[in-house]
Amino acid sequence: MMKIKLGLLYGGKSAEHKVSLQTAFAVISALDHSKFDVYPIYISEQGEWLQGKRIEGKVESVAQLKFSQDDQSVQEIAPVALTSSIIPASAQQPSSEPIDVIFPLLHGPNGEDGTVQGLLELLNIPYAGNGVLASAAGMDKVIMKNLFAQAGIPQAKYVHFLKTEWKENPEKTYEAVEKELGYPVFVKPANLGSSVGISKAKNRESLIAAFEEAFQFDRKIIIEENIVGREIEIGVLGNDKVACSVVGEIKPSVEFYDYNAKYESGETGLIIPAQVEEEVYEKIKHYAEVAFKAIDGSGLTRADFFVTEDGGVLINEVNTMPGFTPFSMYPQLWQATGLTYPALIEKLIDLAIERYEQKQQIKYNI
Ligand code: G1L
Repeated sequence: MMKIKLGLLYGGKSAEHKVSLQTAFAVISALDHSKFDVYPIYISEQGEWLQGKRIEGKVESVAQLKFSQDDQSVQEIAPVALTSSIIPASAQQPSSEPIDVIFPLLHGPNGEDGTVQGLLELLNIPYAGNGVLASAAGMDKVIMKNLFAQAGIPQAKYVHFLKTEWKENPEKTYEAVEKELGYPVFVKPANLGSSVGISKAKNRESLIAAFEEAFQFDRKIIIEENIVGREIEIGVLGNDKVACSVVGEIKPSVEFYDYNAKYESGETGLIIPAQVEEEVYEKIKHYAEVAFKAIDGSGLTRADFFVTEDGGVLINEVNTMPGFTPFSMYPQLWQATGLTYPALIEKLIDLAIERYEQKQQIKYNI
């Protein structure tokens, strides 16, 4: 059997650089190396694309995946090289076969916002996870919530503003928030995957500070009604037909799940499976599938909900590139559903190829 040539794209000019490296290490460690050869492509903090030697077995540490230009076996490549013979040549292999499928492990702007997916579309290489449209829609909280509203999924009330509108008439924007939502509210940049620039405002004074903070990170912000409820998440896996995992719950340790709690401390408790009424589970599953379709998802999403005291189910957001180490919520949810981490990775690769082949069938002219 021919081994599948799996390209791993990781690192990147983003705050999640380290998370991406750790995830790449976990994926390589989990792969069945009798089925896959790994072609690592590390994007440095400076944005260089550094192609390392082909990996045919395990790697010893995360540090080994952090290439430098000075390494003998590493070479800087242009993204277009992904399709060409440059790949094996740099690994001193005589073959000139291009990569079969890419696993893009990149967070934030230029990773999960659809831009890398667009590059891979242009290069005509199959890749795991969501396509351009779903990635972009999932990255913009306002667009995503507008799609959910249109699909009839219950959610918290929200308003949004552009920096230009706010600068023109700040008073008017604050009044709109107070009229539509009251206090407290959450103020967030519209376009960020992580939790930077987010704050909770309890009055006009803190609302002003929250706007100033959020507008440092984006030209568009979203203000959301505060929901008191449990945070329940579910995994969705598939393309045109999807399956859902069991649900998990996040036990917050700080007032809200901030950047530090989420990424630094690593100490946020996950409860899997979460204890919810059968009826609540069925609603979550249904809305997770509707949300997947609403953003035109493929491969996977993690859908995040609030469950209120009276059993109400409100969608919060979907994540098109969820945390993906073996300890992250998404893989843990599937583990508890009966799909191991290595099996999950293989499933995502199969789904990538399935979607690619489906697209190849499409007629583009008449
Ligand atoms: F390729 C998949 F499976 F679609 C995929 C890609 C990326 C799953 C999960 C992720 N996650 C991430 O890239 C990250 C944002 C957690 C950084 Cl590692």
